[in-house]
Amino acid sequence: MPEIRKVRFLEPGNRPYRPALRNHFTYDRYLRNPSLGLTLLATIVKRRVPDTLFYSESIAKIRWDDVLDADIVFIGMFTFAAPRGYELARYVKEHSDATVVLGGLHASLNYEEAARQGDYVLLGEADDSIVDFLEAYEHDRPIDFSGVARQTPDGTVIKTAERAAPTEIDTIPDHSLVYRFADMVGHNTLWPQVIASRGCPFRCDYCAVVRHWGQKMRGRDPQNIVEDIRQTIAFFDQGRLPRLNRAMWIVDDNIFALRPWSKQVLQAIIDSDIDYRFTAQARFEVGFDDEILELLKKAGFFELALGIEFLENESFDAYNKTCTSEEVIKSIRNIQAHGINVRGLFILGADTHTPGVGERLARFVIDNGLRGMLVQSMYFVPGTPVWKTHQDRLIHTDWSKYTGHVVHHPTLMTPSELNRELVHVSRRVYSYRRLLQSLIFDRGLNRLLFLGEFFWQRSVAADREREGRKLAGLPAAGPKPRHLPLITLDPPTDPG
Ligand code: B12
Ligand code: SF4
Repeated sequence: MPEIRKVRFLEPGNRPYRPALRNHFTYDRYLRNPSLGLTLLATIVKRRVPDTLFYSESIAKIRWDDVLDADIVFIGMFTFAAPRGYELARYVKEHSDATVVLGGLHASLNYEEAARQGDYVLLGEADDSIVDFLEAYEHDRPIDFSGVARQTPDGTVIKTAERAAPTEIDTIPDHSLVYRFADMVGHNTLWPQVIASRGCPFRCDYCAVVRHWGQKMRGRDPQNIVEDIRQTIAFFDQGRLPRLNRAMWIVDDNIFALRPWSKQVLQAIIDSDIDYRFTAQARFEVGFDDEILELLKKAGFFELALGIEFLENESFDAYNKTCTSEEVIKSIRNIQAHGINVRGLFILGADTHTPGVGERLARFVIDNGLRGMLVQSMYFVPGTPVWKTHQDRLIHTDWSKYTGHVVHHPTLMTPSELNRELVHVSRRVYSYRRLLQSLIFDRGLNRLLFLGEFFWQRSVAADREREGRKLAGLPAAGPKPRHLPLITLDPPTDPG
């Protein structure tokens, strides 16, 4: 019976960690938060295999001497990190006898691609399938339970039966299992993160999340969430210097969709001794719910990040985003009236967008007093409806560039024009003038966040300008879809 002595988890970084002074003020270049999903799975595995550790290329380099003698190596990936994830998988397979198991959103939605790079893919949420995997491995049984994909010797990819989502989701992630995380918590650019629920009842056409997590919402036990928050804060408080950024990101996609449960969670935070600031993602509906807004304020929520996405009703309709621009504006006003900041999450590059959309968005953000924004180009991941409708309009499928860069031929603009709009909105909202205003008039966390985001947005805009040069001369798709060939980008970098 094969004993499992050692398990290692790897999180690929599409730009692997590099020590740099700027990591203290620019997030998301050579420093990002390590995956909560992999930390959670490592916590579950550690109960059975004491020698379990997780390397995240978001905060550290991988120590290969420690990885290559593991029995099992688990690699998780979102779309933007898939090419690096496949590189790591091939490297482990070439240099060790470890069984390589892939998983996460991208590997699940693209199992035909992922199964060719490792021994197995565990599909969807793996909180319980990972335990089935360890058991089957230990007892030398075939890995044929539900929720698995693999490549057969003749090269075809097979998938076992659909697996129901796990019901036990109360595991509190043990952050000390992430290699060097404790040493990195002095970086105020890393955010304490907790996930409280899974799923979203909506079905926006561009959203990969709901295809991965499903529409049925599942909430954790409120007391268990409070305990997770407490432990996560304690983990981040162990740095040598006190943290300036004392704010936590509750990373759920739609935490307010289970209203009675959301109220219980907020009440549990209020009743606890936790004194911290929080931010969470939300849809506009929460802005009409005065009771929830009051609870949010009492619980310490300083901000809501609204998935606004577009400015125009025709775009909401085109992508099945059930909302109107009038509702969004009313919602923003009411959230702000409760003393809570609004951050806007936006998409440019809808089929309805025309040149000038960047300036319109900048005006919207500034005129409505949004405290921050994240703008991405339209995103296309296999498994989503927009992928089906836009497959023949992609410029390339180099997943490492699917980080909000322009990756398609928009209908009414050229790719290069769209890129200019993205750069314009970043530079307008995060201008030197607005930085100065923030430094003079903002206080505390608001000032710190604007400063951090200023550097981050400037670095994203500079990246986009560099990428934009490759888009020169590419045409708009035009209102009548036609087939446009994919182009080849520079070859990927070496692993190691
Ligand atoms: C927190 C977060 C971040 C954090 C941390 C990300 C991280 N390291 O995990 C930060 C801020 C760094 C981040 C950045 C970005 N993000 Co983000 N982020 C999220 C968010 C909101 C939550 C992630 C999370 O913690 N989920 C909870 C955990 C429990 O879920 P999980 O990781 O998926 O793990 C479960 C399963 O997937 C599975 N699993 C996971 N890994 C593995 C591995 C194995 C081997 C197995 C078997 C199973 C398995 O089991 C786990 C437990 O059930 C998600 C939305 C979402 N719902 O996932 C977006 C999301 C991941 N982000 C996204 C994007 C686009 C980005 C950015 C590109 C944004 C931008 N424009 O800058 C950047 C990219 C950064 C970079 N260059 O690397 C997209 C990715 C889409 C895609 N198709 O991959 C998502 C899905 C949001 C969205 N609405 O589309 N993000
Ligand atoms: S509301 Fe948000 S999480 Fe839900 S389907 Fe739409 S984009 Fe995805």
